[in-house]
Amino acid sequence: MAETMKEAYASILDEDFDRPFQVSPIQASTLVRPMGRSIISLDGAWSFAPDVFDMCFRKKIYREVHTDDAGREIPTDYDFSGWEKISVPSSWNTEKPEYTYFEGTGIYFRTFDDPRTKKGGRVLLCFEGANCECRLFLGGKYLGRHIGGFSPFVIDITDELRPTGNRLIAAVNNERRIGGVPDRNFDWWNYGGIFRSVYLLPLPDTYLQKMHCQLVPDGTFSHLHADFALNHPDSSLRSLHFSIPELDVEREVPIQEDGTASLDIDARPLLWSPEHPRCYRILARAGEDLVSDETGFCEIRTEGKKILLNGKELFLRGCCHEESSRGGRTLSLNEREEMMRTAREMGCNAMRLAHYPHDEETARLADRIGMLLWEKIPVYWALRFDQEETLENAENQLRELIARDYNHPSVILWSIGNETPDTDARCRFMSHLASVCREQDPTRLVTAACLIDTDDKRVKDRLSEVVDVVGMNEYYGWYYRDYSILEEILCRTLLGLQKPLVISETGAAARAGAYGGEEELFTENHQEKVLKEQIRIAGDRVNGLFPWILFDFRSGQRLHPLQGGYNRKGLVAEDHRTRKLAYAVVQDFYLRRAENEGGSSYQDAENS
Ligand code: GCB
Repeated sequence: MAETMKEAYASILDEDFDRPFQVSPIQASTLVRPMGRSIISLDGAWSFAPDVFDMCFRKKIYREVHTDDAGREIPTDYDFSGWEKISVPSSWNTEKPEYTYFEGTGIYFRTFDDPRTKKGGRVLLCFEGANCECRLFLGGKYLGRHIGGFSPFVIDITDELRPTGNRLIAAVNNERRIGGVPDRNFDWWNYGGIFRSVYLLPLPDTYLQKMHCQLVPDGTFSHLHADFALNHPDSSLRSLHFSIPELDVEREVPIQEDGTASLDIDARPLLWSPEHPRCYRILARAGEDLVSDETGFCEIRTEGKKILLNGKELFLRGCCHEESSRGGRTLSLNEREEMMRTAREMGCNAMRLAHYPHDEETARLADRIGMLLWEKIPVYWALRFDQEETLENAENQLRELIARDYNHPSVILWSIGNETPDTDARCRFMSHLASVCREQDPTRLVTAACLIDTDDKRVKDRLSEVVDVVGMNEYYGWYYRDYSILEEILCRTLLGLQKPLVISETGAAARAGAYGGEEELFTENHQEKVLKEQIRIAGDRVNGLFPWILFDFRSGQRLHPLQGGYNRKGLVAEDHRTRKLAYAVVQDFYLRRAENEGGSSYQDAENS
């Protein structure tokens, strides 16, 4: 029997077929951001097929063998070029009614040419987000895999490139798995596929992998620190050139033997804040590589029970998921802007970006309009906190997020977890993540949504000792029908806590247009009452109050007819337009808080 036929037969009996593909995942340490360089977009129409029987891995169809050993044409079960087309980026669930509930592997295929116009240099293949595991093949060869549905990754494909017609396959799997991050149980829609942009990044042989610059949080507002890292350092390159033209900063920075460089600068930039979102362009040149980025300088720190932004006390207001009313987890810039506008009109100065990294475009927008961000990784509910692999996965997602968003002044908080059970294994897990945050970025605060002990009536969670700002999700008035307990919980928690406390979630579900008595579940009137009570009891005692949530969002957990597959705790319906009664309640509270603090309106920020 010919070799190819033998292999085909063997594959149908081989239940260990996946093992060779379970290589160590792509690491955050390899991440490179475009930083103003030219990219070649691979967005657009890709061939696509759901692969529920794992043909890509079992039958190795990525090798594209079309002839036998004697050169005769053999039948195959695929035809990449002839497959249906799907848009990249998109969430496959919204592309075809049949894919609404699809959880499994989708195979994507396209071709591209080597973008280099002269000899030398490197080419990286970059993904901004593919949920959740993405395995890549180029020209019949397995390149590697990435795990983590919401953060970017790159792979150097230089050595595999042909001048034209490179055949790229991405097998993306969104199955919910025990041991994953998140695990299999979560309250949002499990959108699958390549839902953010894909592009090629051509680079010189030696290139800047990192350029991070921030204000040193020492209370003086007059020191900046910058860190750089070069990849494939060239020993003849002794220094790099760094500048911030608007601050008249120009420096030649010596490069260390390991390719890193760092710089301390005395400068007095105008500080970035929601009222004055002032950004600066930073530039670096290392040999042939020229990079630039937008950043801003602000100081976020805590002092006792206060959160201080640029030395001024801060009260946090706002929260959302990343979901379009049409396109699943793929949002247009217009939709992102509309989301921010709705939030700002409600008086938000912050967005808790639930419950995973949102696209970097959100951070860029937030920098521009002056919206503070609470950024998260999907460490949510019960993970396998005792598994090394789960920790490595969470840590890698955290490192990818920090590396991506470090220069965004809007980011003030890294959140390492949401409502995770207080076990020894989880405490070790979270302590490790907190130390990674602090080591990677000593300029931001660390937070998490901690648990309330309902018997002891207070936040009694060892995680609260680890974080800088304690988040508390509570649904008194909704899941717990009695508000009076909240009063006691706040008193007891605040008494023992020597750091800031934020209500990171609270609210009630309401179907837009459903009216009734104040105690009638799922009505706008009930949601309005719950939020009024929450604000009355807690509003002026904590450092922030985030109603859950800005917009209704899809969730496979919400099976009540009045929910209809949506978590209905939005202050605005899933069309992102219809405002419920509670919107005005929160708006009233937020604008009052902003006024008391001498904060300004959206327009001020936009005009500045
Ligand atoms: C929570 C979770 C959030 C849920 C919310 C709810 O505590 O953090 O993801 O969607 O409750 O609506 O129950």
